[in-house]
Amino acid sequence: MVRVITYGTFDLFHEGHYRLLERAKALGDYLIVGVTTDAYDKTRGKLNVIDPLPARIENVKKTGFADEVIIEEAAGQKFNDIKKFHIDIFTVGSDWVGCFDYLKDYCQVIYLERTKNISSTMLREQNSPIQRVGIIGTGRIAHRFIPEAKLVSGITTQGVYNPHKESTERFARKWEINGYTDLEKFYESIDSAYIASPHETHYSYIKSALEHGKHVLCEKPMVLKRSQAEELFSYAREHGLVLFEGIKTAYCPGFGKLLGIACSGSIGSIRNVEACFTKLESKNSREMTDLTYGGSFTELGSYVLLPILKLFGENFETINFEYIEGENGLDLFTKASVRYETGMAAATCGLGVKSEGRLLIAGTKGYIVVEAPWWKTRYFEVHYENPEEVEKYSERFLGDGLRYEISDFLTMINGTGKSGIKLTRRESIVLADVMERFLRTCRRTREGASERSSH
Ligand code: C2G
Repeated sequence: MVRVITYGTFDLFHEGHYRLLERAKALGDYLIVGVTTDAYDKTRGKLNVIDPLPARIENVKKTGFADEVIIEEAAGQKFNDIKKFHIDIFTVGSDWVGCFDYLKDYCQVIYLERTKNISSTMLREQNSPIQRVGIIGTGRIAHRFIPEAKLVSGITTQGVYNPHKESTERFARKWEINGYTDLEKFYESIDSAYIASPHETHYSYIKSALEHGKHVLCEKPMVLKRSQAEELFSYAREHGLVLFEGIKTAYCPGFGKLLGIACSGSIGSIRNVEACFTKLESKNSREMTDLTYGGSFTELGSYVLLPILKLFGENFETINFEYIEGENGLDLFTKASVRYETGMAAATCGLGVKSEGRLLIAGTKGYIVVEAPWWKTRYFEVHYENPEEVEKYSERFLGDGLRYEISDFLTMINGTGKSGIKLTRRESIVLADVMERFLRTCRRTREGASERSSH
């Protein structure tokens, strides 16, 4: 008798789960299915699991493929189960390829091809809240999205779009998803879009995705003009669609804790905020060569402006930019000085100059300091006049941290989250406004160019 084992959360039970269990059963004579506990899912960083454990077990049993259901409570249990249940074959979906090779010393390990398409008809019939997301763009950040989205229950990455056939095919093959070079066909297969294309293409992709009735999560900077941000948000609102700007820091738990403490009054009234983020880039990268939209501020400005807007608000009095230009005229190191009625702030970023990436919040009673990478807030300290009085705080920041914004995006779509609580529409509009002012200062935009020629 061939004994097979597989594991999973099996939340919001769908076609992919059914087909996996069906094929797992066909591999042998007796199938054991391990269903993860909520506590284990939490420790392995899976967010947003909706169905309670008994319901998830029930759904597995209902398929009729499982001869026995057990619960999976901890990392390392698989190894013990294989010995305890005399397992011949361990199997799991191909989205885990390589991850369980360490079990090969004890049994056969088979990765079954993941199901690419979750059909909309089935989801509608079940009234299921699973979002089928499609990615626009195949760059670095798009690659990070998929493993992060996998750890958010209720979302399945269904496809990728890029007008360049070769990049699309390569990306789709790597992640076992559908590749599209036809935007209409891409939209037909999805419920929402994650936009990770070059900055200047965001506006038109967001607009077309919204016009096709899709919710949108767009990488920062969402757009580079205030009027575009206003137009897109009002279109989304009128059509009952969610539009989210993805600045991962805004959604991560540590940053939320930091804002809570900064605003609690423990450091008094906030008077100065300094945020710095630098990342040395290769001279040939898009960020260093795109003469219209590249440079340090369009790339990293959203991060360094975020704590300033969060702590001082959107109504600054003045903003001034200073920057050091590279040979091609792009800003290598930029400092935005922002003046408010009650304080001042500096947002510094660099792609060609390295500095200490620190966030410092100074108040009338004390200060908060967060060392790099403060944009992935894991640890911070609160200091007072007495140097011995130091409070230390820490928080989890899992993986690449995109899962937090993905999870919030989903809860907004499903109507279970509070509207824009982590990054408001107004804040996104102001961020676009600052980007627009910066590009005008550098005179890179058409208006800037014509202003320059008229001088
Ligand atoms: N699956 C699939 N196709 C999909 C989605 C999921 O084949 N479109 C497979 C997964 O690869 C996994 C099983 O269905 O084998 C259950 O998926 P999840 O509930 O998402 O569980 P997962 O997080 O993959 O847990 O210890 C837990 C295991 O490591 C797997």
